[in-house]
Amino acid sequence: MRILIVNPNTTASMTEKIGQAARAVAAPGTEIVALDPGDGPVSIEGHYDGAFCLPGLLRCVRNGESEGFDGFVVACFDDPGIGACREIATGPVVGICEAAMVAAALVANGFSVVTTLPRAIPLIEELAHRYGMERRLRRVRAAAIPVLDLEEESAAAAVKVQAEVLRAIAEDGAEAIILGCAGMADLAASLSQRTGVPVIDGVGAAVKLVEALVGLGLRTSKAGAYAWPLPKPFAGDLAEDAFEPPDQG
Ligand code: 5HY
Repeated sequence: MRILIVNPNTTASMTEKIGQAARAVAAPGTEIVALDPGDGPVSIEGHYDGAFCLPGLLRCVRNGESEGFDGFVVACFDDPGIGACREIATGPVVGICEAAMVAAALVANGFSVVTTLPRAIPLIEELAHRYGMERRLRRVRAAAIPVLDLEEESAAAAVKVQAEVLRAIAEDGAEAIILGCAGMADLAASLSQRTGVPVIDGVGAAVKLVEALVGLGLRTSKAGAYAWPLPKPFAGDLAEDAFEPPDQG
């Protein structure tokens, strides 16, 4: 099977890191393609960035659908545009936040999330509510680091993430920890080892969920909320983004 992973920000080093984390857990025979739109914010830190990453993200998924990918991963912890992506895809579309919360809820009674900046906390709390995970969520914490500090050579950001993870275990009663940024994908294994509790990377969780769904022969339902967009002209610079449903033949 072929899985397309889209990093909705435009930082190539993070796209590379996301691809490595995905290939590290992918089953033999699963081809992983990781890319970013090339247009849009270098990192997503809040609603405005989250809004402007969408056209690029949707173009990547649309191209991937026409290239016949079996499934898609949206590799940004704010799960931007998941509903819109599902409307234009036939294969499963999984966001790394939802994937990580589903995985955590299967291995622990309660979990905490450690993300980057404090402004991301209410966004993630909203997602937990949307996914019906608010009863399992102990707390969303921030390591107070900009997303792109995770791309720096120095380990300063990783040290801050670890410190917040240890605080979450000690103070929240968290039985599992979710790393709340795709840029933290390479920290999960060592943090799990050091802390002795499951530390979950959403990129890996999403890849395994897409593999499972495709393996079950499950595809995105076109019976309602994720039906193809209705064809209509788009005006101005976005005219090219007007959607033509595939020929149903
Ligand atoms: C992410 N931002 O996973 C989110 C994390 C965050 O560019 N990739 C980003 O802090 O919101």
